[in-house]
Amino acid sequence: MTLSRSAARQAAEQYREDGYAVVRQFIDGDEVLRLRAETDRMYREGLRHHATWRHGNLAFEILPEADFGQRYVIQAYWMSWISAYFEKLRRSEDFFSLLDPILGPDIKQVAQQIHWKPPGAGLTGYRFHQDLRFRVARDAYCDITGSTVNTGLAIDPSTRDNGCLQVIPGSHRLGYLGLSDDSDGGQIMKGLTEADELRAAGLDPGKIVWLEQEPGDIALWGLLTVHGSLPNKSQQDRAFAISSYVRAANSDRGEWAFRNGVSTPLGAKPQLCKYEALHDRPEPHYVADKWYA
Ligand SMILES: O=C(O)CCC(=O)C(=O)O
Ligand SMILES: [Fe+2]
Repeated sequence: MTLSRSAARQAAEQYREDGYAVVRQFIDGDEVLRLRAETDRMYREGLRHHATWRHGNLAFEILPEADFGQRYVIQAYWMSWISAYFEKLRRSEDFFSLLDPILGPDIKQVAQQIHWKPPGAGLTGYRFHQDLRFRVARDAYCDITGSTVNTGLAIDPSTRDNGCLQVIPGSHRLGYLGLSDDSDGGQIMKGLTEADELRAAGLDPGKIVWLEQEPGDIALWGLLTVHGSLPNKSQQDRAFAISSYVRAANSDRGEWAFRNGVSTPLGAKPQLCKYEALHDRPEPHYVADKWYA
């Protein structure tokens, strides 16, 4: 499918109004098969590492066999550096059609991730939170919440059983609420959000929308949209591709995606995105941070 102007405009309107939107079959047919095959290749690439590994912005988050009985890959970051497929996808025509009505024609990307929820891995839930918590370098942006949109493309079917995204409509109007900032040392992948925690922040748990997605469906949400997802309780993995885009004029961070509407490839060297230590340790290395302990 090529995303129509009216479908993109409608998604942008719903996004502004409710703080989220879904576009069904954003990619479809053989394109979904290619996406799934390349995602499997990224998983196998991640499995080569015994622990969490980084090289510039490229990274794999690993749950090691020593602690989990088996090695699991739960996240990849900036796959573009090793995947021509993901490098083209992030700045495809369809993405431009989707983003232009929200951000305009000059767009940088500050996050590119795959999240897996391998059956049996256990720690695959994300407590309710607002993504603004992950934008540490606030000085690097102007009007950060008005200039950013996040996208989540389903690679596997994303269902209630395997931990699909959950959002709270209208929560983007409430400001920053600090959800999950103090629980378990601020680790959003440890523990679950209690309904009372949402109520205490002025949110109604009864308003939660479960965003089930077929492969190729894409969701949009903002930095203030309250969202989370449960751990996978099924036998079906949930691979999900997340990208975060910003209006370039309002951001010192990120890799160019579109310059005046023109698709722009990565340069020779990685740019500062969300990873603050990028320039301190540019060489490939393992990270011994047992956040899950
Ligand atoms: O993968 C998911 O279900 C949600 C992830 C998320 O919200 C995040 O990483 O900020
Ligand atoms: Fe999030």
